[in-house]
Amino acid sequence: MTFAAVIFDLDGVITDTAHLHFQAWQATAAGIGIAIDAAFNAQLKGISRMDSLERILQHGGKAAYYDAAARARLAAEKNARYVELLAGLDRRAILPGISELLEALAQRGIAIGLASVSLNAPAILAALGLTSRFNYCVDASRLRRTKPDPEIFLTACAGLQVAPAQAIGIEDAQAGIDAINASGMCSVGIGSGLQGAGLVLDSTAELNVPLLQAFWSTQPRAIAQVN
Ligand code: B16
Ligand code: MG
Repeated sequence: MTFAAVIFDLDGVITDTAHLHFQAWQATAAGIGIAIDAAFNAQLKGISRMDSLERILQHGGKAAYYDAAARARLAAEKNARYVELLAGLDRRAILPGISELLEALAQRGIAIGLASVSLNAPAILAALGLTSRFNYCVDASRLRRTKPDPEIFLTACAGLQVAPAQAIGIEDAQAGIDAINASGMCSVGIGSGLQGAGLVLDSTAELNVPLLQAFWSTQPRAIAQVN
């Protein structure tokens, strides 16, 4: 018995736009007198837009001065900058090994899902030419709770009509790994410093179906299903 679905995070797994988020947040934060650097930006990986803004305001000691309307304006300003920076995105921005993995999963009839908290996910997938590769994409605007809550991965499983115990999730952020684990799926982490992932790889270039199958066969849940 093998896994029935693979559910991907977008930013940091399918493509990497962290530097574009950084440029957009840095300019927006500078406009209100808050300086952020690349090390601070690393903490925003996998964190939703409004939660990222909250962290930036806290970092600058200004959270008390911005009400909901002012925050919405800042978030819109940041997103306008980010969307402008996304204009150059195309297939060349797909991370190594991902196109081949999506093709191999589709050939084997393994369902493919997307669990990104980005409200720009549909536009990013379209720019990468990958929209049709995904059997189900979670609509982040409909979520009540963000990662590390498992809601996004449970929603993806429901959309693909697979049980979480039959699915693998792939993430580059700690909040995402925690969300996958809390959902009852098996977790694969990309990058360094991730705690609690079932398997951690340095790069997406290492991902392929035989590797995922070998990982799956080591999971207690998969063995229990065979028995
Ligand atoms: P948006 P993921 C996340 O994408 C990014 O990692 C995170 O930095 C960003 O703040 C978040 O999307 C929201 O993005 O402003 O476009 O809605 O990793 O969940 O694919
Ligand atoms: Mg990510």
